Amino acid sequence: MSYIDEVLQEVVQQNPNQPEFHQAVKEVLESLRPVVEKDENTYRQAAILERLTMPDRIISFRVAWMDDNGKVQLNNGYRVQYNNALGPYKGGLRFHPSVNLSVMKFLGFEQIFKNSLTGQPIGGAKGGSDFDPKGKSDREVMAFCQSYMTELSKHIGADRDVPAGDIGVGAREIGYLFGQYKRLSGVYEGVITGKGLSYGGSLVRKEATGYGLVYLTEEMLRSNGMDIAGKTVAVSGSGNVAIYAIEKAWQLGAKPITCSDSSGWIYDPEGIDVELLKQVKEVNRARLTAYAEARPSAQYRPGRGVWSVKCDIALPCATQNELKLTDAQALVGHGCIAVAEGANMPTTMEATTYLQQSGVLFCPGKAANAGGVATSVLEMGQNSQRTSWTFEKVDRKLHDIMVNIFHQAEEAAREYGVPGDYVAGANIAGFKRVAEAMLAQGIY
Ligand code: NDP
Ligand code: 2IT
Repeated sequence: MSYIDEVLQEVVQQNPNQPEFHQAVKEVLESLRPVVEKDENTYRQAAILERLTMPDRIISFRVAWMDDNGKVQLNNGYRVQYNNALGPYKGGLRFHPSVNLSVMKFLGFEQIFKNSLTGQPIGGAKGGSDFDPKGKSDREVMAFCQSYMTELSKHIGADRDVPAGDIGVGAREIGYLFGQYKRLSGVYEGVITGKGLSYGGSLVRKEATGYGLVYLTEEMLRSNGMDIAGKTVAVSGSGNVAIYAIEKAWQLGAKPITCSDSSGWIYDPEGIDVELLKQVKEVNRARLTAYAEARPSAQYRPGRGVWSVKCDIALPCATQNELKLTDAQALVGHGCIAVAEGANMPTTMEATTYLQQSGVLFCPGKAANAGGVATSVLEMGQNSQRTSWTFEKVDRKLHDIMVNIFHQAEEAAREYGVPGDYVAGANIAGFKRVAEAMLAQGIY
């Protein structure tokens, strides 16, 4: 049996009931065949794939906090420190009821390759909790964040592990988490990114994932002889990534026509009103029904359905496995030319294969959504230098990083005989840098 097949089998056997984790590992390892098979002995001897798929450590803990009725509530807290061959552990925190070890491990594993692709000195990690910030008061969210950080603070630090936001963790949560870290450690350091601008945050970090996604999409189209201007764009989600993808799509002359949340979705043939969307989601923390009530051109439908709309470009920006085979078939049927993943692993394996075989340009999340973490590293740099850069300077760096990531994936795909397969290209380019650093650093 080939080394890759052996490791795949072991991962499934040793990590039962972790379907998201299996999916992420399978997608990466399958596409590494041309690299690994070239030098199978070296990788096998050094157990590189076993070490890459097994996290350095998994921190799992109880988070107790008191709700507004004086009742003590419990949640599961996690931090998966996956691999630090390239630099301190880096990756977001997700607060959502669906969080479990499978989700944490898939996200942490993906983060290794994403962070490597940025070319910056960061390892991969992910953390979070099954706590649901939705419907909680600010005080309850603060109580939870303080309790979660009380445990997490023992394991992080500006040169050790630097968390950030993800689903359910935005500016409010980052503020409470940072405040508690500072209180416990007595150290004012860049231990978390996505901070508010008044206390060490970077301009453009809030916008970075969405903007970066659209910069990369623009470059992918350009490289294939097309232009983003004039294209219609279907976006899913209405959180941090979706909002700023919609904003940048408008700025580059495209027309975003959909968005969604976990209750329903919006089709707005006149294009999504991004200022209204920000008001509804960022300020009022309301549902999309409030957007539809305020916008006569918008149609609200409950449930899912974003991918049934005719569009040129699809940007899934909500959550994992939200774009399924039937959605891919609908997109292809309507003439969609490109899909780029703003979320992590939003497209199922079957849907990805179908899109690629149908000639749709497809860019995986670990390349397309890397602008968030890349700008987090720019925030870390500014914190270390005790300085802050202008919006234009950070935005230019973000743009250049995204263009570079696309060309790395494109080049690696070409070099290894699968031109246009940006999934394989991103995995190969990300893997090569990590594997080289691991081999150089000896057995650990
Ligand atoms: P937010 O919490 O800001 O927004 C998440 C959005 O997705 C909301 O509209 C939410 O709807 C929707 N959503 C979440 N879970 C589900 C679900 N199970 N079913 C349907 N809709 C759902 O998160 P972000 O925008 O930060 O993250 C979105 C995606 O982007 C995630 O996959 C994340 O890992 C990825 N990502 C984020 C980065 C960042 O910098 N923030 C960087 C790179 C990737 P509702 O409000 O109803 O729950
Ligand atoms: O999935 C991701 O890349 C993030 N949630 C951002 C991580 C970060 O450290 O900025």
